Amino acid sequence: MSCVCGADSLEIPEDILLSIRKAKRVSVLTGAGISAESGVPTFRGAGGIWEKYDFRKLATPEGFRDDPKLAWEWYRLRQIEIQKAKPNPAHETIADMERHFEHFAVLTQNIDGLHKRAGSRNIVELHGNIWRMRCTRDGTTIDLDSPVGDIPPFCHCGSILRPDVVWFGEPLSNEAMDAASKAASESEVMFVVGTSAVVYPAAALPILTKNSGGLVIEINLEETDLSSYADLSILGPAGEVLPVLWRKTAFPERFMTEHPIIANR
Ligand code: BV8
Repeated sequence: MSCVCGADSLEIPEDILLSIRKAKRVSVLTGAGISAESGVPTFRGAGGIWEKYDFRKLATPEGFRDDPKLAWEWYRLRQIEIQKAKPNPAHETIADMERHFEHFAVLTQNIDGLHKRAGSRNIVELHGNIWRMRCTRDGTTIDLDSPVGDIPPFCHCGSILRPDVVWFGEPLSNEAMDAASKAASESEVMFVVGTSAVVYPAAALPILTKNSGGLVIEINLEETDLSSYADLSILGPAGEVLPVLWRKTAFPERFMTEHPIIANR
């Protein structure tokens, strides 16, 4: 079921509202779209990164092996953009939701660290983190608090350092996959926010929720392969839709007073 709607005309079916309210285990899968309103470019869709850059050169182990300097220049460019970005109301709402539910997990494909900066705690970074580097020889990790300086950076052991992210053709860490699969299969409700749902295995996580009898609620700017599969697909910007959805769900009385027109119906 889907609705093409902005935040102000958001109608959530009563049965779905009730299911969210009584849920004890909830997760949210996020993609690049949730950070778009923070000014962080997405990969696909209008103006996406992959329209301008060749992912084979920048987001594969082969590309890094052939030209680590080029790959690092791209990651440093993204670090500079992400450093300027701030969590938006969608990130903040997810952090608020975590405080409300007994069990809550943020399963993110994003490497920008914005969920943690918004206050989320139980975060599974499926594709790593742009503020961490990894030694290509022994896997030692080094945290960064600002964009990388020399390119390419070298480990004290003399080996080259790479971004500690998951590239195409690389497996996700067992730890991340185990945690994400457990959370997805145990979720009574999974929100899927700002992902084109084309990159696997992350895109398979909502299917785990559905197959375990959970509800899947999608919030995205445009339809995706998941939209027809979701119990509810809401088309609109996450930074506007998610806060309204959450107010309607968790604080219906407050929502009604905040929207007297609706309250006086
Ligand atoms: C794996 C790096 C197996 C970090 C990324 C051939 C060989 C090997 C593997 C494959 C293959 N063919 C297919 C595969 C599998 C492959 C895959 O799925 N490919 C796809 C493209 C078909 N997957 C992999 O390779 C994965 N590994 O399978 O390993 C294996 C097992 C054992 C041993 C060896 C190998 C690894 C996948 C991870 C790749 N890394 N990035 C980085 O630099 O960021 S992928 C990249 O895409 C990012 O991580 C990103 O998060 C991810 C998914 O994209 P989205 O987050 O969904 O972003 P996107 O731009 O696509 O969509 C944004 C959406 O938001 C849009 O719909 C837009 O409309 C919407 N939106 C925009 N604004 C808003 C909004 N919505 C709401 N509000 C808004 N304001």
